[in-house]
Amino acid sequence: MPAFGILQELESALEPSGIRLRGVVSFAEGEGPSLDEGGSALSVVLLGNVGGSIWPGFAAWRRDYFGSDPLDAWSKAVIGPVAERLGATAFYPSDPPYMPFQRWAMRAEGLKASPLGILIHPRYGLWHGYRGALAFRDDIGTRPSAMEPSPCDTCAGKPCLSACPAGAISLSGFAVDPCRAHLVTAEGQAGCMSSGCVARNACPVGAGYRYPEAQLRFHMDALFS
Ligand code: B12
Repeated sequence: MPAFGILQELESALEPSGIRLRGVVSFAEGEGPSLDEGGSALSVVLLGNVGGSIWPGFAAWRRDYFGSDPLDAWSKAVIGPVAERLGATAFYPSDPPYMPFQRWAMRAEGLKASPLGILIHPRYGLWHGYRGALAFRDDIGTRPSAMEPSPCDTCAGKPCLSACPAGAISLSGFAVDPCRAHLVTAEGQAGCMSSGCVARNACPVGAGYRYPEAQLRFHMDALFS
């Protein structure tokens, strides 16, 4: 397939799943990740969810899945065949060795980290994530992206910093141990575990993209276990 058609092909193949194109990173020769076929990639396409875009497709698929790590398994079931058809090497965010998804997203869309550690998007806020990346030997071109300033830079109140009931979030980063210790308490079970991370919920950016309740609980269960 001509390189310029790959992004359109990917977009329409993944559309029914709710997985969206989340930017393209271009690499210099030898700089990109290694390909299955040998050599290194010149282009990596990031794939992920915006808001609850993947939840209906994933939830329906999950009814017949009884194995572990269902979201990772679903991502591979959806993205794997598309990668094969396009001759791309697929990477997944939870597979070690961890690939630098966040660094790639910073390059692709100009995103910056929020005090929570996760990247904030000018439109989707904290309500987005990555489900995979496809690496190509060819330069497949890019799409214009907004590259807007980070909303955190102009957020005067920074409610995420004061909202965390475990004090796990500060300007120096996210501390997972106090977070996990809080999640097992009655307050943690009734708060973050049942309606999502209180600090993430406190962010005013992209509130319309907040995940559905079932998705919020799913991600908290994953962090808890
Ligand atoms: C390990 C990991 C964790 C560990 C963090 C351990 C640590 N202190 O680093 C734990 C289990 C705590 C964690 C938690 C969460 N994570 Co996490 N995590 C990862 C994972 C699998 C690997 C990170 C890594 O080592 N990358 C390797 C280096 C080389 O990549 P890099 O891009 O160059 O490095 C960046 C990160 O390391 C980041 N970073 C540094 N410290 C921390 C701390 C935290 C909490 C996070 C999230 C990132 C982060 O800064 C680097 C530069 O940008 C990534 C997926 C991935 N492959 O990146 C997801 C990932 C970063 N996590 C993600 C998410 C959403 C979460 C949770 C919100 C999940 C939840 N259950 O709700 C929580 C965050 C809790 C909170 N603060 O609200 C998303 C972030 C999406 C985004 N919008 O940016 C990712 C990309 C997974 C995905 N599928 O999209 N995570």
